[in-house]
Amino acid sequence: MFNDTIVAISTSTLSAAAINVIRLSGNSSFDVLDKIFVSKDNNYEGYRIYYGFIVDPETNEKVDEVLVNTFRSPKSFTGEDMVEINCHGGLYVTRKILTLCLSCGARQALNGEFTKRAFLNGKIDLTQAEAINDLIVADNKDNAKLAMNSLSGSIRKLLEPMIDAVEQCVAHIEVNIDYPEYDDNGIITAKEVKSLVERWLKESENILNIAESSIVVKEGVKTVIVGKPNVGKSSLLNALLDQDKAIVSDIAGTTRDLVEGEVRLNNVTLHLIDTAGIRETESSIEQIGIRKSKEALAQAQLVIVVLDSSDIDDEDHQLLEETEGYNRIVVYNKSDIQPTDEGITISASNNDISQLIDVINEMFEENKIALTQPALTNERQISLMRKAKQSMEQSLQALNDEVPLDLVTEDIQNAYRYLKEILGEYSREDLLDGIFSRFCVGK
Ligand SMILES: Nc1nc2c(ncn2[C@@H]2O[C@H](COP(=O)(O)OP(=O)(O)OP(=O)(O)O)[C@@H](O)[C@H]2O)c(=O)[nH]1
Ligand SMILES: [Mg+2]
Repeated sequence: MFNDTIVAISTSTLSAAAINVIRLSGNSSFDVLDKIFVSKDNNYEGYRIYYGFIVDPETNEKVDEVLVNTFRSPKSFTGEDMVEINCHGGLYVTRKILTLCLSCGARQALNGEFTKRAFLNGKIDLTQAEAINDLIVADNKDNAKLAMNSLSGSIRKLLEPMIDAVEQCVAHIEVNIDYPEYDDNGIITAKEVKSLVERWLKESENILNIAESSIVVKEGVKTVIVGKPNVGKSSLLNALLDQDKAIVSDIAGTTRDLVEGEVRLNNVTLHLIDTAGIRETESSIEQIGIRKSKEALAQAQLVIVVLDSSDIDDEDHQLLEETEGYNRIVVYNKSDIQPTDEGITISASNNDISQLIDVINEMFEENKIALTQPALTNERQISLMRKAKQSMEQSLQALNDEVPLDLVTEDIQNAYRYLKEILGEYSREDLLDGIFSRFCVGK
């Protein structure tokens, strides 16, 4: 528990709204409230709503008519005494109430400090804390679902059986070593440990595979549109975005800068980048554009190679060769001029791109698995899971090399530590600051 009481406006302060919420958490929440709130009943219990007025204690002037929600420790979001003042949503009134709370003993909360307290007071684990922020920033159904799954504790449920098993295994080995005479549990053999480690390795692999899908669902896919000049790349970008974003013209070399946009398809979000047509050219500006195209290509997670089906030549073949190693879709554009049965045909300038959209949706369909199963949802969690897996691999190697069990446990203990760290049990203070500083104030 913390000694100071924090306060923040939890709703948006960008513009006036119907209602705003000012939130207090800490030992003196109710003392602060008492100084500025006049109500028929000031015997505040938890889980109640009190009607009354915020009054400036210096001037005795009424500031607003409000409803106050009360929560008593430990039954609150943060685990501390909490008060939520629902005031009218004018910016002046809201800020005035905040100021009154500050002058009556509360301190302005830092970003994410309410959630950090909830975590440090043991109300939620670190994956749930991260999920709160994910839910706040989620801008589509899938992201919200992913966040909601983690918020309801799915990652703990996913990891806990393995954490328990790893812990038991380590304990068993240690009891055998420290108290060889104490054999109620029997002696665990290297062979038994090996089969356990092999099972955890399989589970870890599975967890990491699903995590990759969840990252695709959450972050989207960096998609680069390439092709020689004039094939219709910018027309395709515009058709995908359903917006006139990039300049289209019949002059080869129209696009020089990268043009970006984002589109949400059924199964995936694409971060699209339209590039300068790749060709040999004397123009120094166009050369810069082409260099940018190639840089974008190098970072692409998906490449759409556009061909003009009425004009395919060596330049196209060269680009097809260059992009062979990529996760790539080749489309034949201008199918209205030159119909072809080959490959994926589109007519970008006529907004006829359904074949391409179907292929992309199919390509990412299995990523939806992350929405129906518990999944790790960010790089922090995934990199710890990878480290846990690495430690398991090292312990398996040691077992294969017939290293004695008392040494093998070191690797297994490392795996245990990494798994626990995903849930924030073992975390360091600076790591926490990094995570919570990305939150908004009042959360
Ligand atoms: N008939 C037909 N014309 C198209 C189609 N798509 C694009 N075009 C035309 O092809 C020309 C080039 O289109 P852009 O979209 O600017 O091509 P680009 O690949 O971005 O060209 P650069 O930026 O110069 O590399 C324009 O005149 C478009 O109207 C199509 O599906 N059918
Ligand atoms: Mg273009």
